[in-house]
Amino acid sequence: MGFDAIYAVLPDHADKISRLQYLLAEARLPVVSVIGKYNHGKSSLLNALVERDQFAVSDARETTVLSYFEHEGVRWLDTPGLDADVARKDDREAMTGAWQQSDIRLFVHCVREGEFDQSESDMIDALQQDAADSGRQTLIVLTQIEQVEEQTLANVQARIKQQASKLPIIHVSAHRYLQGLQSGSALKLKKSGINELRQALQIAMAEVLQTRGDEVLELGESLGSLIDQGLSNLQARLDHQQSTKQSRLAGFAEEYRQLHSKLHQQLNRA
Ligand SMILES: Nc1nc2c(ncn2[C@@H]2O[C@H](COP(=O)(O)OP(=O)(O)O)[C@@H](O)[C@H]2O)c(=O)[nH]1
Ligand SMILES: [Mg+2]
Repeated sequence: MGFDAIYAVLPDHADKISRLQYLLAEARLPVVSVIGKYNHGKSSLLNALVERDQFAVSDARETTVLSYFEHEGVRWLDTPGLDADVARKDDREAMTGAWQQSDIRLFVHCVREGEFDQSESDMIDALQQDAADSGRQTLIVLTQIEQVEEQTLANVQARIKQQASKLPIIHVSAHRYLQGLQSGSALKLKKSGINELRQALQIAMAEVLQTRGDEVLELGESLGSLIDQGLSNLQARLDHQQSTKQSRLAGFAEEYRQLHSKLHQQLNRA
């Protein structure tokens, strides 16, 4: 059975099917993507991690499609973000693509904004659920920390911990890191938190191959039983249609017989 046929039998499970198709297609580097609202610092964070101006940074909405950069064994993936306009086809495709391709997500939230809003909480719920289902990990990254007092950072962090109890939280400043690189300031580099994030990513990355293998088995099994169920539902519908058709035909035949014998009687009487 080809993938087109699987999509046709299970139209409600396109996400799972495309993830399986993606995993089976070819061997790929671990994919680390950023997710979060515009302007929270996703592209800047990736630039700090790859130590170059690779991804477009702006105060306006800059990233509208997925953009990739392969660097030191990782495929980094920048996304338009959570406030993507789902009515727009390219936004929708970008969000689905990122969901399908990511092995590890960095959920980026600017600490100046305080706690998560509703759209972020909804996404966090979905990511925590996905971690349980597929084993794919999400790290919460509080960004732009050099812009707030330490006490504010601690308060926001405590609140976010309540909102996303199952995910690790790391706090960083991409600007501080880039300034540290330019000025050669070891203190700035240290206080940027980027190295802590790198360490957490290393640990998560070491599990990617195992997680992908488990995911293929799990998706194969769950889609397999959904296909069996889908096919037997289809068979039941066909059987039902067939028997409705037959009883209708039997009805016609009976009516015809009655009409025929009535005509006969009338002819005989005449
Ligand atoms: N002060 C400060 N500003 C930042 C930091 N990271 C990003 N920004 C600024 O926040 C704005 C949005 O950044 P960008 O990376 O494009 O956010 P994105 O829309 O989430 O990708 C830009 O003006 C960045 O210069 C940071 O660590 N500190
Ligand atoms: Mg961006």
